[in-house]
Formats: sequence, C-alpha cells, structure tokens
Amino acid sequence: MRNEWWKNRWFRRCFASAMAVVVLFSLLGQPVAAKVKLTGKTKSVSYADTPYGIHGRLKVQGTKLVGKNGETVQLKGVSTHGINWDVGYPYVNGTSFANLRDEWGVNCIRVAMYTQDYNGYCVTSDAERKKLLKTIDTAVKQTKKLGMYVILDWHVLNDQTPKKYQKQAKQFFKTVSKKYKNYGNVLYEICNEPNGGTSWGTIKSYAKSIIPVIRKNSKKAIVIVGTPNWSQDVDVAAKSPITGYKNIMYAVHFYAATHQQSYRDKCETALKKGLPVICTEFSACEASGDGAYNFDSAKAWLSLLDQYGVGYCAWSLSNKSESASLLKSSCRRTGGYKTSDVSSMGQWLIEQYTK
Ligand code: IDC
Repeated sequence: MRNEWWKNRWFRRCFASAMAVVVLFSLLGQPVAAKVKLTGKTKSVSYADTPYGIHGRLKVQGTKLVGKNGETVQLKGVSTHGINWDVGYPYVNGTSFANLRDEWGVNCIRVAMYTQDYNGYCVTSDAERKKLLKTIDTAVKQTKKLGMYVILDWHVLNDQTPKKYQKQAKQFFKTVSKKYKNYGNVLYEICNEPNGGTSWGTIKSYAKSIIPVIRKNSKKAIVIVGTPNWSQDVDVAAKSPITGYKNIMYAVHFYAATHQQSYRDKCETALKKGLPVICTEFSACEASGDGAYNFDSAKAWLSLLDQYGVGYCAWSLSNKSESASLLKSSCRRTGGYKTSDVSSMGQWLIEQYTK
C-alpha cells in the first residue's frame, strides 16, 4: 500500500496554515490604494502657481508639449460629455473646473461638442448653436481664469468623416480662433474620431483646409488632428505626417478593456517615429463607454504615455449611467464634488492624477 501522506491530518493543517501565511504576506505586499478624499471646496491659488501661470502657452517640440521655459508639460485632463446634452453642459462651470484643478490633479479640460449626434452643432437650430458657443465661451473664460488649458473638440462621431461638415467646421474654427486669439490656453481638436473607413489621406486633406483657417487668427495655437479608425491609427499617420505647419499633434484614443497591447504597440511605433501624439480621450472601460473596467490595461497605457511624456484626457465628466462616467449616476451636484460623488472610475482616475 502506498503511503498517502497528503491525507495525514497533521500535514493538512500545516499546509493550510502555511498557505494562509503566504496569502497574508502577499496581500501585505500589495500597494494599498489610498482612497482620495475630496472636500469639494475650491482653493485660492495665486495665478503664478496655476498650470497656465507656470507653463504659459504650450508648443510642440519633438513628440512632446513644452512650456514657456522649454520644460516638458504633460496634460492631465478630463473631457466633458457632449455639451449638447444635459449630461454634459451642466458641468461646465468655474466651481466644477476649480475642483478638478485643486483636488483631482487636472490641468486641462476638453470640451466635447458633437457635430452631428444628438442634435449636434451642424444639425441643430441657430438658437441651440448659440447656446453651444456660449458654453464654449464659459469653458474658455473659466479655464483661463483658473490657469488651466482647454481643448475645443469638434466631436465627429456618427458623421464618420470630417469632410461631411467641412464647411461648417471652417466657419466654426474661424469664429473661435478669432474670438480666442489672445487666449494662449486654448488648443483646437479638429476631428474627434474619423471612422467608417475614412482614410488618413482624407483626414489630411480636411486638416489642410482647417489649419490655415485657425493659423490666420491664432498663429501658434496647438492643433490636434484625429487619426483613422476612431483615432487609433497613429502609426498610419506617422508614416505620412502633415507638413508645412508647426504645433500639430495627432490624437490617439483608448478604451482600455477593448484596446490592449496591439493598440499600445501602434502608439509606441508612432512615438518612436517621432510623431507628436496626445491622448485626448480614454477610459478604463470598453469602447462602448460601458461594460467592465480593465485597470491593468489602463495602467499599462498610462505608463506608456508617461514614459513618453504624452498627455491624456479621461472621458467623461458626467453622471450618465455608464461605466466611463467619472461621477456616480446618483450625483446631483454640478460642482463641489465630494468623495461620495465620484464613481469607481473617478476614484481610480484621481488616484492616478494625484499620486
Ligand atoms: C459615447 C458616450 C455615450 C453616448 C455615445 C454616443 O459615452 O453616452 O451614448 O457616445 O454615440 C468614443 C467617442 C465618444 C463615446 C465614447 C464611448 O469619442 O463620443 O461616447 N467613445 O463610446 N470613442 C470611443 C469610445
């Protein structure tokens, strides 16, 4: 008969205790995420100590953004949801932005204005268009006052190609680049996510029609161009970047549960080729803006972007009931956010931004 030593009671007890000790020590070894406490109070910060006060107007140098003394500046931002929705525009106000600056570690706000979806800028009434311009104005003036950067995002989505509303885009960028020519904190994102098979060639030709319109008024402003396939194919753009203009950047977007290593590889390929990349939209959830989070993949993304000094903006400052929302759907505040108002995505983000 074989000696069935593993059935020995004493052996089993010892084994179980040893395993418990191993588990306990491995748990102790884990970094315990400090839960960020939010007071919801705004701070009085002298202008010289604000992000814009410190870095001033940004410019592109190599693959990075640099400030007035040539120092690398990494934007850490939050995007609004569509400002044409009640899940988007209410959060565009000074208190809300000040909270993000003072307690969330945010130095940049991205103002997402859908061009077509949900009564977007190009398909809505004149009265609604005026309201959208008013919301943008609030965002620009409040960020300037708080010493933050702001990205004005022409949010192409279901319209697929920026060519569809190119005429309206020209008019819009003419208006805003003129109005904000003295606002060094404004960056322009001229097409959120071309998709539906829109080629890089098409996007380039659109960009070449918009950039001169902006440059006419605002000679140095940063212009961010979307890339094919929902702003994933920065590697394609890197093969044939836009020439003849300074201060042009290229957007990469990721939703970490969907876009994993192969997408990070494309991004790194572009950076290694010297393309100035900026991540103007991301979340840890799926590309639908909902579903499960993959924080490991999100961390891998942020560490890649950190390694190259690339900035990023999280989608979105909203209480809409979906995983990407940084606020809980139960949150009724539109400013003065407390710990209990932020979603688990919001908590995670603030931990990343403030560590
Ligand atoms: C999503 C919103 C969702 C809305 C939808 C509209 O989170 O509430 O119903 O748009 O189609 C993007 C887009 C961004 C998407 C987001 C999540 O830029 O507009 O927002 N996403 O799907 N690209 C990849 C993911």
